[in-house]
Amino acid sequence: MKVTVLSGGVGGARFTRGLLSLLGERAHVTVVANTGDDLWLHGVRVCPDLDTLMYTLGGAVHEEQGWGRRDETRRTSDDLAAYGLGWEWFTLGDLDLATHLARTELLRTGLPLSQVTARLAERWAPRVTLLPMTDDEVETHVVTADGQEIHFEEWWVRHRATLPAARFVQTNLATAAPAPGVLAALTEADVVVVPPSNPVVSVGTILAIPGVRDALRTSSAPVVGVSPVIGGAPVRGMADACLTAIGVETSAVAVARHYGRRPDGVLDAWLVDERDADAADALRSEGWIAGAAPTLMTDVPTTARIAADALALVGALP
Ligand code: FO1
Repeated sequence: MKVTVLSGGVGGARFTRGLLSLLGERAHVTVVANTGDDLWLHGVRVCPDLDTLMYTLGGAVHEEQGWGRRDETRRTSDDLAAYGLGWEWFTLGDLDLATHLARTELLRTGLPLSQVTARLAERWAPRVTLLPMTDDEVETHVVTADGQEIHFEEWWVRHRATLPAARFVQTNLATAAPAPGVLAALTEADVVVVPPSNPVVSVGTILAIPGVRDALRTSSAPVVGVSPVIGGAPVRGMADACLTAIGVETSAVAVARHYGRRPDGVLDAWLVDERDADAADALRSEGWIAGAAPTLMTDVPTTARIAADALALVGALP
């Protein structure tokens, strides 16, 4: 059985960890990861969502943060600050730097990001096929209400998403191509899962890559999503700031409608938290496959059950 997951960082990584725990050897999981958060910093290429996926699936993530390495130190970052270089509000830990140095070294040999990622992921997640959404440098920038354009990470980390965002733009999008294997991962899967990642800047960015949305809309695989919003609030992060910026209400039903139901949209089914059972009722009355169950990913076994509930919704539970 082949399962494909579209993933951002923390939420998608935790969901995928639970999915792997559920499926074991019964399925092969391919993760198509957002790379719109990527940036050049201190001359190295940082890929936050790929790194969170690798560290989480490899058991090395700083669990409370959801990003970066466990047992991390920041001696190099602190000393870089002494030169007045870089972003003192964006910490590149010493162990994390090894990943960025390895990635940058491999990129400089001419390898595309997808091959570099496959090489790095051998260390952390050998059971998963980890694909960047594209090999091209597509970055999410935020155009703020007062007209500045800043990198998403500056908006997200420095400003904690408090600067009103007029819109999100992805650089180089028009000329970007899905990375090798991405479209096949969508069209040849037995099931595609949209986990509770940020629907705007994570999943939305993946869907914006030319060809991806159409591959999903026309795939023979059922597509099931898990709501990132519980009881009118995002589970973590500041997805509400992103949803507000694009005029979408922060609710389980609004996010489903934002993704849309196939063939116009990209989903067939939507799993909401039991607290939003009314949202499932509303969607079912519109023809959706919708279910309500506990969806707070508190630990791996709980997340495995959430993944089981999502797959069961489209009859894809092995
Ligand atoms: N998030 C923070 O809130 N503060 C940081 O200093 C920070 C540094 C950082 C370094 C590398 C990396 O891969 C991720 C990092 N993040 C940090 C998390 C990052 O903002 C998120 O992983 C995603 O980009 C947003 O979902």
